[in-house]
Amino acid sequence: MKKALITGVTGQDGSYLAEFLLDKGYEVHGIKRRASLFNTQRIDHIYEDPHVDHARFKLHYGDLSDTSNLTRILQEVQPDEVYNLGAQSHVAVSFEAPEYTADVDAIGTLRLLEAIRFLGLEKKTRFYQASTSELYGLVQEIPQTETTPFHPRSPYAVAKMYAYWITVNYREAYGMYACNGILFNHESPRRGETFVTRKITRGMANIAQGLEPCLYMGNIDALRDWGHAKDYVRMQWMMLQQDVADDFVIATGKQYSVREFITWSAAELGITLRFEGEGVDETGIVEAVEGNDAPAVKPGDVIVRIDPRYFRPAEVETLLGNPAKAKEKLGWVPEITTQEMCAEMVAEDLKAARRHALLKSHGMEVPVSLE
Ligand code: NDP
Ligand code: GDR
Repeated sequence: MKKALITGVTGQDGSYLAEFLLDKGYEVHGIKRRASLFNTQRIDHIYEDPHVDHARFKLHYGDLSDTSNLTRILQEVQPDEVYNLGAQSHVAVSFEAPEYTADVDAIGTLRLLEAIRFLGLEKKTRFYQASTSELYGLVQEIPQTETTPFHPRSPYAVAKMYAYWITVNYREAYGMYACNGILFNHESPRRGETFVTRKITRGMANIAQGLEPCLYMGNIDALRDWGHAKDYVRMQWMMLQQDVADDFVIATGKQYSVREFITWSAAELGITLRFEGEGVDETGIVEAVEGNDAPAVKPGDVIVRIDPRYFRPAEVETLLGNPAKAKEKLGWVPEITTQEMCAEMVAEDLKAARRHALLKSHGMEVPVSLE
């Protein structure tokens, strides 16, 4: 039975990847951080009681900032495959915590690679690094491919650039099977609530149920190439099954604006939009607000307000990937469209908003942040 070790197993991708590898018959080990509250909501459904014989999903406490901890876990597990998905993954937050982001996202990757080498696992253990389209930043070429030059625009992207090159370096220097998946944005109902797509689908569902008055957004003209996390974790595994390690762009090849994503989400809920605030083009304003799933929204209400607080010190305005190499060499193509993914996210967030609204209608107050 193959063994995989996943850092960031409690995150969006980690949870889908753990499910995927368990389905493939792997023994899956995940590293989770100590937190003062339970932080395993995304993986609770696949949790196996460690007291039961033959449990194939095992969790270890750990942190990418702790070399001895990582080395001990690697020594204990002796994995065939390591998926380094753990990271401080929020671009805006990285401007506020740049040093922590560098420690975890850049040096954390080095710690793992060095531990693999130190333990003499470099010929056994294959390594996947969660690289990112943020490396392209101020884009030099449209669409972006594996050969497009990098110009990172945030402490997060700069840290991930170190991680990218140290992964290439360990491959070249020590012959390790180590590769970078340069993944463009990918989302799902499990996406963290403060990333833009989830903030929109959750916010719109809450507005439709009368739980929130409006949505405060940053740069809604940013353009992104959004895929579904389920499609992208499949590709992470495929990248480790080749004869020769290589780096791949993973993207849909289609680009939309944040504004369009807002419009789709609103349409799913029958809300007609009205934008208001700094930098919003007047043509984006729609006066009428109606829809039978939007009881709290009255004609004339403003649904989307622009709050400069969400602007970034340096923005990545446009990203569009060309996944031709992944298609040609691995036969990978995304199966879920951006619009289908948006509809799925809205439907899941609407269920949660309805549960919340029901509790509220029975006199029970639940903070929106807890739903
Ligand atoms: P999430 O933010 O959902 O998950 C990040 C995971 O990393 C969580 O499990 C988190 O733990 C863990 N983590 C954070 N800090 C540490 C630390 N110091 N030590 C160990 N683990 C830590 O991210 P995604 O699942 O969306 O992304 C997975 C990876 O892919 C990340 O590296 C991200 O940067 C990268 N990426 C993501 C893209 C996307 O669009 N989703 C695109 C390109 C790259 P906890 O749950 O406790 O917070
Ligand atoms: P990104 O994702 O920065 O691309 O990084 P995010 O969803 O945070 O932002 C996408 C774009 O939307 C704009 N935006 C807002 N973003 C947030 N979070 N909140 C807002 O209110 C808002 N309004 C507008 C942003 O300015 C940006 O242009 C994600 C992460 O998953 C990274 O870990 C990963 O590496 C990249 O995707 C690829």
